[in-house]
Amino acid sequence: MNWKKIRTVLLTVLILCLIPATRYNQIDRPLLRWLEGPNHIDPLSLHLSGEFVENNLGTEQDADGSVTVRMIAEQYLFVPYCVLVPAGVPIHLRITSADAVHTLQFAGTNYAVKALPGTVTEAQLQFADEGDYKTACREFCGAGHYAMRSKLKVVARAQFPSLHADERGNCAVQ
Ligand SMILES: [Cu+2]
Repeated sequence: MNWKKIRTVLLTVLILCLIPATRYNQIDRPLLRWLEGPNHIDPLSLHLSGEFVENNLGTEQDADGSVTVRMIAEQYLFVPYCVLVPAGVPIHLRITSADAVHTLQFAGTNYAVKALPGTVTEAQLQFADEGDYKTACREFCGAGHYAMRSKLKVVARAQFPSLHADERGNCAVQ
């Protein structure tokens, strides 16, 4: 095969690759979802359907004794405002953003979790001691950034299962 033929083949392959690239929005949804990966989420419909609807936010007890916490970061608050978790238990945090980039930082710890629009960030946390931890946004996200504060309440492991589901959803109601 001479150089001219190789060039023709390469050009054809390149053009065939360029066609779908220019038709990005016409690629069918399942393929698009596969390309975006399992952690993709539409930031515009968080409140309408899927994992981050309102009654799914907060702390959920898992079968193995650990807990899952789901949160949304948005200008300029974290939802729920107050998160309740048991001490000494693995916490699977799942957080996403409805708008800008935010970072949820737990005061007095090394934990800082970035929340990005369009993707779910997963983080594994654990708190040995009971008490209240102040949480704040550590990523400048706009005019109200400095008021973007919330809290995490760590209760005794034995006390946690007895608490009402509302409190696990948002302990600010107490
Ligand atoms: Cu923020």
